[in-house]
Amino acid sequence: MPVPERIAPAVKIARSLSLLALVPLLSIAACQRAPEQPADPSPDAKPGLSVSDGTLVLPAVKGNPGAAYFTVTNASDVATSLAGVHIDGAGNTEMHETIGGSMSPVESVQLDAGATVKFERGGKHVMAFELADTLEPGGTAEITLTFSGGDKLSAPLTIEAAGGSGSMGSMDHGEHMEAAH
Ligand SMILES: [Cu+2]
Repeated sequence: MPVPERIAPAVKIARSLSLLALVPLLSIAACQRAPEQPADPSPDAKPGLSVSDGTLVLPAVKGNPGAAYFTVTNASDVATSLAGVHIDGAGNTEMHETIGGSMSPVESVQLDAGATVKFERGGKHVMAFELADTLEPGGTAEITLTFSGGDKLSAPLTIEAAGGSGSMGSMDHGEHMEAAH
């Protein structure tokens, strides 16, 4: 049954109005969403990242590199990666990974959301070169981790003499380095 001509224009106007009404709603939605987007990360932001069990093992022979071990946890829901390491009192550092008895430099270490990664003897570790004489067993040295995106996180490393707990790993490591040199 055809719509009476008197009513048809009113229906058209109503449809136009409903379309127009959607436009401001969409605009509002867009405006409200904008502030939720992540702001520029500040250089020292620590979004759920933490470091524990930090240890710096001094070399048995002065002048050789030491090795740093720690556990890093990404408790956030965003994946990141560890891009660099600095240790106060070390002239230079490198991230290494030991696989099948031989170790190679690692550019970055992936940290998935919720992941915990251990740097430990026989696995991932940080080599610390050109160690200052001020680093002594029983003391502490600050390690600063730099993550992709520029976030930084610092934590203390407990300094141990070579041949302390886990001396096997330290010895293996030292022998490997001497072979490398
Ligand atoms: Cu190494």
